[in-house]
Amino acid sequence: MTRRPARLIVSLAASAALGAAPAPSAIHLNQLGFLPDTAKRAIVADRSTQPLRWTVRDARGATVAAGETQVIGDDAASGDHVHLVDLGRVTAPGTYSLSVGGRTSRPFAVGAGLYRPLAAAALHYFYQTRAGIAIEPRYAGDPRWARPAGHAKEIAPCFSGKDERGTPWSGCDYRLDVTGGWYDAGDHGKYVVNGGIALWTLQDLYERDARAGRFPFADGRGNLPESGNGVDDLLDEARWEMRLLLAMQIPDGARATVPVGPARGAEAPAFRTIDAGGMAHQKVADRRWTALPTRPADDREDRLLYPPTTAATLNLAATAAQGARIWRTIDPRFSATCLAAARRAYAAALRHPQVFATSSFTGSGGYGDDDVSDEFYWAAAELYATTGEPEFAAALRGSPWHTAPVRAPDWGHVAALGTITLATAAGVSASEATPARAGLIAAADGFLAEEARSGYRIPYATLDYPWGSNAVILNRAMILGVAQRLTGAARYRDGMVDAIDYVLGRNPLDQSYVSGFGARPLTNPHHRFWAHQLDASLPGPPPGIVSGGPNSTAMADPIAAKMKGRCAPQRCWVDDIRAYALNEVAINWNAPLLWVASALDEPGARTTRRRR
Ligand code: 9MR
Ligand code: 9MR
Repeated sequence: MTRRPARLIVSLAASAALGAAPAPSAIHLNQLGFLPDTAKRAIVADRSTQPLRWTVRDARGATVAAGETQVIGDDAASGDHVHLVDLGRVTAPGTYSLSVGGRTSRPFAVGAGLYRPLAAAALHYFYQTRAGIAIEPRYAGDPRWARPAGHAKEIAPCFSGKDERGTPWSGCDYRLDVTGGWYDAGDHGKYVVNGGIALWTLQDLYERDARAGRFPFADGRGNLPESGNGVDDLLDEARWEMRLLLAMQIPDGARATVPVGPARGAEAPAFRTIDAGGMAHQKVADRRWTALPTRPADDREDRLLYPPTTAATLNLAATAAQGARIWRTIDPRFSATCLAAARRAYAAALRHPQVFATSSFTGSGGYGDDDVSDEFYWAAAELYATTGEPEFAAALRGSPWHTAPVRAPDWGHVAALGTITLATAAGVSASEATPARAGLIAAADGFLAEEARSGYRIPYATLDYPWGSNAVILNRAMILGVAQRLTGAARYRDGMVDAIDYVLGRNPLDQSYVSGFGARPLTNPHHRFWAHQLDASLPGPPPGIVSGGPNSTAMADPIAAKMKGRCAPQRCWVDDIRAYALNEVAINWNAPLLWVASALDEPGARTTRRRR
């Protein structure tokens, strides 16, 4: 039992590695297949303006369902003229194929438990992206993903000297031991902003499952070095990052000279020397960009702490407060450490509410955000859910986010994380939980309404695909999953399926954006170690990792730049390691993949009763 998920991972990955991917099909559906009891839809790109006959055959060739397509028509997001096939009647487990308009699909599966291997692999990504520890063959899923520890003893000083704009920074008189945590993405930066949302999502998944008495990643199932320590493997993985965020907190009494207030155009605001104790550094990262490929252990750049920010401080406050309630009975000492850090961080953010990232350093990403009202709300919500103290309730109620419409979260928009906590955490008063639930359900209804305006029938009807669009869709799916839990209504689960169907192949490129899963999986992400495309001695990605996906709005890399203005939004993507604006992988993107895959693996979720 213990090693079962790992073996599954290996066999799936091996099958993906056999030979080249098949040519794209015009029949687009989830390449993993379908659960027996949810919506099952295929999209066919076909110019016909008349409905087309379709047939589904089982493995022996017998027709099990037939009908006519629904003509959706021209779709600007894909550039396709599309038809919808509703396969909802096919519920018996098995292998099928769909024929429509003279074409036949690749075989697809209907079965329960389809999402279990994906959820296990999506969690395992976080192990694979760990810093400060060797990735060992016995845990890696396959020896080719093993590697020596990267940044094994990371005791970093603060950046000092001039940044890219020539602005001088004075540094600090301490070093912090920030060994560990997760690398963010294809780069080796470790960012508190972004680490925060990823960590929150893992911790939230644990809380969600624990409330249902479900422990899919119970100790031993995650194939981690910590497996066997008596702690749930999902929590072991989360703690790996929690410890980094705790380590990024500035010691009491330390001072920092930082810009205070919003930027004035391109210019940084005036610098002031502040009492920075309790704040968190924005990131620890390389002084200069390293080349691709670079194995983590081969990075020779200076590793530096970059200036503290209010946003990073609140990411720490929120996730440590959330962690404190999760660990309360499992590891009371760690829980107390988390809570003390959260309180200290929140107090520091209140003292210094306007210290923003300048995004003026090379060598790592910016994650700059000048509006931290949502981070304040999120932190207050977590602290309130954990302590019930009136100060935090008052802060919540005074926030514009308390009554604002819920939008799906991303690293720079975190209010929904607080709202989900208020809606679902045990012990939150009804006066807070009830409106939070209503807000999330309204947001979920809005996402479902967008499906009718989307040619591929996904809960996202934009024509402006942002950097990391797949995660936008998966975070919307997470809100749909929350709504499904709150109401028991099947339509929200079906909406989650529509979202993940898109990510796993129901898209104009006929692409599974996830490595190791589906007939046409992601193979060449922008990554410094999984860089097989550049160096045949390096591996491709382990399974279960999602590409950022189509990006029609910030086509910053050289490959994307050439496609600019020439692709329909959902087609602005290519499976190329050089395309960092389109095809990077990242912790904040894999986290909702994990959350959604795990939620779809819940047995009997359709009949979940309304929670009170
Ligand atoms: O490799 C970097 C990737 O991880 C980041 O997401 C991206 C955006 O910040 O930047 C990439 O690095 C490129 C840098 O921005 C510009 N010079 C080339 C770098 C390597 O492709
Ligand atoms: O996800 C980030 C995206 O929203 C930004 O538009 C983009 C450019 O600033 O940066 C993305 O984050 C990258 C980070 O800066 C560095 N590590 C890789 C992240 C994913 O590409």
